[in-house]
Amino acid sequence: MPQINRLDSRQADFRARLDQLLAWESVSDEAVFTTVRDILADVRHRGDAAVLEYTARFDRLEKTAVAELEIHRDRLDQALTRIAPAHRQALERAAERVRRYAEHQKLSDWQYTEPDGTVLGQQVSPLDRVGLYVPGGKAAYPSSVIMNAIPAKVAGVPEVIMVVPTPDGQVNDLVLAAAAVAGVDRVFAIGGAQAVAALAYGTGTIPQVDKIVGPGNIYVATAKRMVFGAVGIDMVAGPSEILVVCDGRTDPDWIAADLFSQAEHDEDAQAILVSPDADFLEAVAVAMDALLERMPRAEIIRTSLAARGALIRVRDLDEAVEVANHVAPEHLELSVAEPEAMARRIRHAGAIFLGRHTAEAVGDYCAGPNHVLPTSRTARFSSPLGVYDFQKRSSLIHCSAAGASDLGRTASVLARGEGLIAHACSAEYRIDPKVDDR
Ligand code: HSO
Ligand code: ZN
Repeated sequence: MPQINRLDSRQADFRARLDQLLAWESVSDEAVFTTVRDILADVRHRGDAAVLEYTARFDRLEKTAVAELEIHRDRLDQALTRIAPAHRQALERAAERVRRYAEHQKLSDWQYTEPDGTVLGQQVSPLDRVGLYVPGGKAAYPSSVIMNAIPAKVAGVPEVIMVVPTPDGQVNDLVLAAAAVAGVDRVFAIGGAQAVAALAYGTGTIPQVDKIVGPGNIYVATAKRMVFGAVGIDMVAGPSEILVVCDGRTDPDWIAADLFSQAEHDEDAQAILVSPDADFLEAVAVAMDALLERMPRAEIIRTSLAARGALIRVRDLDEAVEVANHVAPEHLELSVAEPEAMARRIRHAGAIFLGRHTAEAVGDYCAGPNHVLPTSRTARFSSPLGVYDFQKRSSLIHCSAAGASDLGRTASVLARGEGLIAHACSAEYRIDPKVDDR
């Protein structure tokens, strides 16, 4: 039987044990911080020359100009024809579905007119330029290229610039093909903190962007945190999580696989099953045991389950809802008879998967909603990545003469109260003395 934590809500120390399992501190390593700070400063000051040096040092890629690191459109299209047709079709289908869902998220302009003719509103604009970080090596997920790039393009961002490290010049065809399908505009074969710096500050060759999104290792995450302010960033994601609530009537094999699907991401991932049915919890444990043998990533799964996984027995499904809201998981599966009614009581979750037939894994690839979701309980206050993350709002104020006069009186009082006399004058000049005070 794989080792996994077992909790019961009847235990006096239940909440304390649960909180202990949930606790997650993203490592903030002093050495990493110093290294990243130096790389950022170096790229900021020396631009292309620094990018070339770091790429030679870390990726063993010797070039004489950063322009040689650009992967042009024809190479993306070649990748698209090189991959298996089934892969291409799946990427295209996923992209189409993610695009259709994203279309629903667009923010829109609105305005209304006050009785005095003053018009107030909101005007929405896309960001000008976005950088998308794609990790190299084992964490290079083509699905993440789609999930990050498509909402930006749907928002109307004219230029999406992707960076991806290619150690020893090794490129991942699926990642390049995904970039082509998602409509990425330019790709550079650079990575690490130097790529984040290049995007944040711009170099002779790499254009400066307004926001950087996408997952990365500890160096990339630290770099993103440090350039925040100069540019926008998306969330800094923690390890993947899944919480399954089950009434005990779903095939235990299905649930075991659902738990593994997030546990296999990495050793720090978290998979939790909550059920009022003690026999069912045991049946899932048995199913996990059998399934584990078939998993190429069994070691990662085993480590993650032992460290942060849990089988939680609750008194009833009401209590399961309470636990789910407390955990605020990235992914929440409601494998119960009446999932809609239960979903209405969920306040905190990145994505909710309703019913026995909805595997979280389809959400990772092709259901339509984004797979970039709030982790580590941040679903209490944040939302999935979406089109709105690539749009900004400007307020619109257009005073009529009557509105200027009327509002001028109120502004003047408040300005004098704050001791800001220029403000007061500016408002008062527009007051029409012939119009009565309110
Ligand atoms: N589950 C991950 C996304 C992903 N899964 C990519 C497979 N590939 C986000 O939590
Ligand atoms: Zn996943």
